Amino acid sequence: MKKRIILIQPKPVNKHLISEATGRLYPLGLLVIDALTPKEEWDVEILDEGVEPFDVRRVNPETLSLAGINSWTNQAARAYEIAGALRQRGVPVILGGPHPSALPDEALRYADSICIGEAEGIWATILADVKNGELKSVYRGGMPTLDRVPILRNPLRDKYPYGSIQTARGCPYDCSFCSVTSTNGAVIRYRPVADVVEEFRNIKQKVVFLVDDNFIGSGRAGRERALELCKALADLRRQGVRKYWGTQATQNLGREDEVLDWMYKAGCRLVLFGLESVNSRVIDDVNKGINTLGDYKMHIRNTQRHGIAVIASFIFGNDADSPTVFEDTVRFIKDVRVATQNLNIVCPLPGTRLFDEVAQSGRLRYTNFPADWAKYNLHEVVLEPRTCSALELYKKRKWAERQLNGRLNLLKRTLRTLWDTRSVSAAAVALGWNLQSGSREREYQQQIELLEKEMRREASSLELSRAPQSQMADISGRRY
Ligand code: B12
Ligand code: SF4
Repeated sequence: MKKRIILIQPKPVNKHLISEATGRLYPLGLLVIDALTPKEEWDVEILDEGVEPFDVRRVNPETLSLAGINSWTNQAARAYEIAGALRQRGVPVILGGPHPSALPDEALRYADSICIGEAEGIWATILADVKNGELKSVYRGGMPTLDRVPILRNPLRDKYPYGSIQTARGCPYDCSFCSVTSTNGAVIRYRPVADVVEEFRNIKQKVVFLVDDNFIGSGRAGRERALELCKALADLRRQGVRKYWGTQATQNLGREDEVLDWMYKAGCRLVLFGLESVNSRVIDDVNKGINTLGDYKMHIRNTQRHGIAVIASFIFGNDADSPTVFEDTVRFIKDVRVATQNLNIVCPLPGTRLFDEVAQSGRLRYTNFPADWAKYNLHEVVLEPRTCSALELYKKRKWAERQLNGRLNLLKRTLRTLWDTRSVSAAAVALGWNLQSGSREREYQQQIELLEKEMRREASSLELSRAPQSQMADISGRRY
């Protein structure tokens, strides 16, 4: 009889809207593991909490040989909760993904087994061990060559409005706040172009997110690879596979006319540039030397001229932020006329240099782990900022979003994107992205109330510590 496996993508406990986007894209990591599993021997069920909640009562432990759970940091508490419920019913649990890979000791406290790194090179061993009843506590997947990534057949197509595909892993730039270099390596590994083309053909959705972290890669090799891939995808388009896609890249892509030209021909209509800051001290401080501030505007405009809309992504709350960072960023965004922006709050994720620095200097605001990992989502203020209070940071970020969002702005920006790119499809894809981001008004208010409550608590404990000795005795009920 076949053995059964369930693969689970947990949903973070808090309700930040970006998390809702999770349910719009399928969990690629779990699809890869599913495709690596021989179906003659195993039945696999994928459960994505972004789409439907997990209910442990629905699980029949007798027929289940293993539960595999993917976890990012902000999902860790939920991942551990699910793991606990399953283990109580006697189901062996293995955890994998970015968070267990960064903090294996913590993850191992909540599971029977963990996988550090990528699954392609180790999954067959894990399955063999499960069959023999010899599941080990730690597996190391490492960073295999990407010809081992299976070609997905898009089995979950009906549940998701957008498709997604990964064509490369790794990044050499090692920015201090980013976990990609430590998780996926400093050397970029590429999937064979033929595999990417076949998987792209299999995707049924019309709009696809190409999830690579930096589409232009680095140096000449990166440029040549981007060209080769785009030419192959343009060829596919000529054969009638007409999809639109978006991706992420460093802003130097904006000077690569030939690559941009082929990206457009291949169906690319949206690119997210990680600009991070309009302040050069911040760029130096976070080690993102590839970002040449003086070229931002030119690179954005050039990308738009090639028919591709631009999303600009920024981080607020950096140690080197200037006092006017919010006003400067809003002015810059209005000036360069990007289709939309991500205004993130700096977040030390485990496995990054930023995390180590902030933790060592005692500036983490929430350390009740694993519950507090849910706050590590780039929306909440989890470190003590150096340049202002946590509350100020949050309020000013809200102010910046207000200056840029709203229905009228949305209309204006869609028309401008149409004008700047001369592409109806680019304007439509950008509008889709904007609509999905929605308004975070309620969530902002909750967060502000929470921060204000914290400040009041801090102020009263400060009062207490300043209170005369006799008063201290009264309050604590003890004599000093
Ligand atoms: C696409 C994406 C999204 C999509 C999610 C779509 C979806 N449903 O999956 C969206 C836009 C919604 C999103 C949102 C966020 N994201 Co995101 N996202 C990505 C991105 C670019 C690609 C993910 C992906 O598909 N990878 C491809 C698959 C094949 O790789 P994988 O999932 O890592 O799986 C492999 C291994 O990890 C391992 N593995 C994974 N699970 C398991 C389980 C088992 C049992 C085993 C054995 C192995 C194993 O094997 C797999 C195959 O090799 C990654 C960056 C990256 N390079 O991965 C960031 C990334 C995952 N995101 C990140 C973050 C921080 C977020 C947000 C918090 C940020 C924000 N506020 O916008 C939110 C959180 C949303 C949420 N729901 O929790 C971080 C997470 C880091 C961390 N330590 O947690 C990453 C790594 C980016 C980064 N630079 O740091 N994201
Ligand atoms: S360039 Fe982008 S993907 Fe690469 S390390 Fe920096 S932030 Fe991460």
